[in-house]
Amino acid sequence: MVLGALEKQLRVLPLFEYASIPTKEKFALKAHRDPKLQGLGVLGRGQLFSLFHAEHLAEATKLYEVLIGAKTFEEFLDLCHQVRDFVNEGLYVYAVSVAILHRPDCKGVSLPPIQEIFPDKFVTVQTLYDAFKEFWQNPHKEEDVIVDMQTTGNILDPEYNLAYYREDIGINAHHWHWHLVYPATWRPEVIGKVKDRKGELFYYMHQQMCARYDCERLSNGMPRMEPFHNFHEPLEGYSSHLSSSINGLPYPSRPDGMTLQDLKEVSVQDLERWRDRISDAIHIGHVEDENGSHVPLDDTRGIDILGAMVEASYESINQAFYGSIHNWGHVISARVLDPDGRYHLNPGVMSDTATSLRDPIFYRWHRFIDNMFQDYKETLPHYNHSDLEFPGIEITKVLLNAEHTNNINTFKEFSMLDLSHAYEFGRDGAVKVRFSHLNHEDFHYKIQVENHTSKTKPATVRIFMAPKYDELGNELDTKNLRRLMIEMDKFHAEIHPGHNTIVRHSKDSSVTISSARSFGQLAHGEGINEHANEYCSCGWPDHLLVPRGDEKGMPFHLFVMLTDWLHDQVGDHGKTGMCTDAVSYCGAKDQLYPDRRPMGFPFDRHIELEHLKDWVLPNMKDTLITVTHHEEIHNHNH
Ligand code: CUO
Repeated sequence: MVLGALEKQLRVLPLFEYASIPTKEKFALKAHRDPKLQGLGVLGRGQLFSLFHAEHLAEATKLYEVLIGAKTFEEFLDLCHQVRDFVNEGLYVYAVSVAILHRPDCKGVSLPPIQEIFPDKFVTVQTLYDAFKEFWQNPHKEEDVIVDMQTTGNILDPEYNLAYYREDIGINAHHWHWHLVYPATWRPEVIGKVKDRKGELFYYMHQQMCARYDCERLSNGMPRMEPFHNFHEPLEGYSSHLSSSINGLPYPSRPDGMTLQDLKEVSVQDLERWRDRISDAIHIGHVEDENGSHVPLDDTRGIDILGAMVEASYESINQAFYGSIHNWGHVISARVLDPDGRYHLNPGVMSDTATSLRDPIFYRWHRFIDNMFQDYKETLPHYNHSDLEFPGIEITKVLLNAEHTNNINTFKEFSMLDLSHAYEFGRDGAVKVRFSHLNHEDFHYKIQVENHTSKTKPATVRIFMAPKYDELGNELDTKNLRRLMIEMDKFHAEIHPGHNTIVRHSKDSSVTISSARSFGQLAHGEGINEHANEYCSCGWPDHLLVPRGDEKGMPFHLFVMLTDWLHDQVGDHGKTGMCTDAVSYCGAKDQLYPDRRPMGFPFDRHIELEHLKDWVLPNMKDTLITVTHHEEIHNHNH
């Protein structure tokens, strides 16, 4: 029998329901276990799974490889049922998710949102308690119970000003999904699918998260962050108010002033050694593989090699020597409160991709990581005219159309998160959390282009934004500006001889995904079909496409550039195939990255001139816009 996508979707959803509790299925019995599952179950249940931890990830890899290797959809489901109750809860959800994203027979099947599978990783524990209290007290089982999200602090901690951003549900879900699509241990020769430019994408996606975070800081009148490069420096405090539903223990709160401590798996000195070796390699211009051969860090493959090495991933060169600095940094910073495990504490939020973005140290750690990549980029020559120009093509005017021209309004808005698929409430009505998040009005770009040639020219349109002023009110020079440039969109357009007007809507951005479908919507089969090619759960949330801005109208550069698509194009530019909704940060699934240029081009390299206006060519346009924040909350519920 051939199952359709809808039927598969309905059979996959229960795999993720009530994931924190055992199912007591007959499969849990050892006697029923497939021999392929031998050796699994090492990480105990009730432990917090971390895909930054080499041993956890090794076990998860073993499981997802078995699940991807299952011959039929039925066998795959059967194996999932068998492992569900004996492997670790978080490891199970991770491995099953990776398998669904990569099994050809799961084409068209969507993953339910991680925030509905493990709401305890997204919703403060006092909010969950409020929900339980409300539900016990409400005898009308058909009614929805709705509680408001409780916050995690106040502005006595200045960093709390950014909590709305760090603790945003969509941003954390994006990060979880990104690491599902790009597992550090991906073995192309085993699974038969290459992850093109995976190391470079690791660098670029995280570079963009840092840039976006700094745009957000400047929007809030906060200075840009300091990189965490001195591993003995005290950490700032953070309290997530999260508590794990698989073991009841909180994610520990970190008071101000703690420092990194050695773990039995890795020491602070290991991190320092790896940092220095990588830094040496960057400045010498090559890395040394296991046999002592030199692998050049040239301008075509250098960033991809470095990205893999720094993460580290399966593709890392000479991991024995260059180590795994980024991953262990996550683990070590999550365990400062109980480094040797004597108190049986949970690790902090830094060790889980679904929670790490909440902690201010995440961004400082990644700013340090990004600075290593930027050190490398500084060794490359700056782009010259022939790299940047597009002969015959001139952008004459760029307008941003919204309520007011060249201004984007941002505001707060309420959304709901349904808890009913994670906890069994035994009622018809749902139990929901109401939370506020940043959002922006819809807008579109209107780009006027002259084609001075007599031929139609296919073009790549590249759109970026960056703040005009730094934290002190000084105009940012190109050296600083390029680090803050956030990609807004990238798309293909045909430029006919003469005058052209390109109109592009913010909703179509190549950075964002169309809004995620909830567990309930998927259970009703909404939008499920084999040929669905828009939704793959990876992508920046649309509500955070635009930085907050400020109440006065914060000035931003809106930078638009057209390049020659015939030169940029790779494959079919991601126009066919699955999951091409959010290619900028997530790539096109199972295909080559659909842009030949280095990621972040043209801002990935040093710019030789101090002022952006002196550097722009006719195929570029720098327009001043403002982003105005309105404090009132819009009520737009679903
Ligand atoms: Cu995504 Cu450090 O890799 O968080």
